[in-house]
Amino acid sequence: MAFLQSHLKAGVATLTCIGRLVRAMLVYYVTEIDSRLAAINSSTSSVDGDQTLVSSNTEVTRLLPDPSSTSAVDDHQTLVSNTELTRLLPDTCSTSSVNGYQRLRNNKTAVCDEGWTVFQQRFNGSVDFHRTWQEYKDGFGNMEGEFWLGLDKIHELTSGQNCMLKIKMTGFDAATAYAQYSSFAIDDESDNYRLHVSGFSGTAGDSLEYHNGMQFTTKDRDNDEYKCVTSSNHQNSLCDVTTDKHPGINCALYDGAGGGWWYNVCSYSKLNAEWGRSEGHNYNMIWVHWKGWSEAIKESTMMFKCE
Ligand SMILES: [Ca+2]
Repeated sequence: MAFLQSHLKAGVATLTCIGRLVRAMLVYYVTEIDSRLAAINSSTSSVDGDQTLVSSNTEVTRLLPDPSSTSAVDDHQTLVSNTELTRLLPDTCSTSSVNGYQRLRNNKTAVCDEGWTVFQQRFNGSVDFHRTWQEYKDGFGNMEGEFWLGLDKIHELTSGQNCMLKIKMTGFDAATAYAQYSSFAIDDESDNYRLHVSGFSGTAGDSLEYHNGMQFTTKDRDNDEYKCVTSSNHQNSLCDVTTDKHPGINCALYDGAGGGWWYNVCSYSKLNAEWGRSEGHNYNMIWVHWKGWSEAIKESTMMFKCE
């Protein structure tokens, strides 16, 4: 009897030991699987669902595992090269879901807004827009703040395509409005970036129609229609009414620092004018059909989308 009891105890002890071992192994594997899944989920993968789109190669590269040690994946980890990442970037804003600064496939950058390419952005007056012809041609400012993309780039990115224009505005009273045009193009420098715009829709009223067909004017290059032949300009000391050759008053210098624009005689809109609350009639950023001549626009975003 004692012999049997002894063997039974030994058998139970053995089974208990095996059970503990199996349990320990299971705990180990479950923990390992959990940690691997966590590592994979927090690193790079093709995620269905909450994929965060990262805007720069630097940021994407930073997220990749170190090739030598930190990957939780033993076999199928793909280390993605910068070239491959660049290939995955969008061609233009129209295929980007990013709102804001976006690196493009061609290694250039853009500021996107719901699929539109932003070419003018103002909201706090931190950048001076009373610039020269060359500066409006090349672009200026900070793409993560206030900026003008540049007339050459606007022409290059829109020419030969069917493009739309959208302008979003906010007043100093926080009211918002927009103007959209189903057709938008500007000529190249040989025709002084002449504006072609039509097909208005929106809530701000059409203060750009008056500027359709106009060439671009800056403080140092007067291509506006306010010429000496304009009757009210005959008294201006710049004009010689016998020849009418002089360009007369420069609209970019008329009623304050107007900034570059497609002035006529002179403007129903000028969104590149001096930023600030209105300092008088036609002085700051205006969009006459929405806020009149004397109430300034606080924020503007001008953008195009092409197909
Ligand atoms: Ca003029």
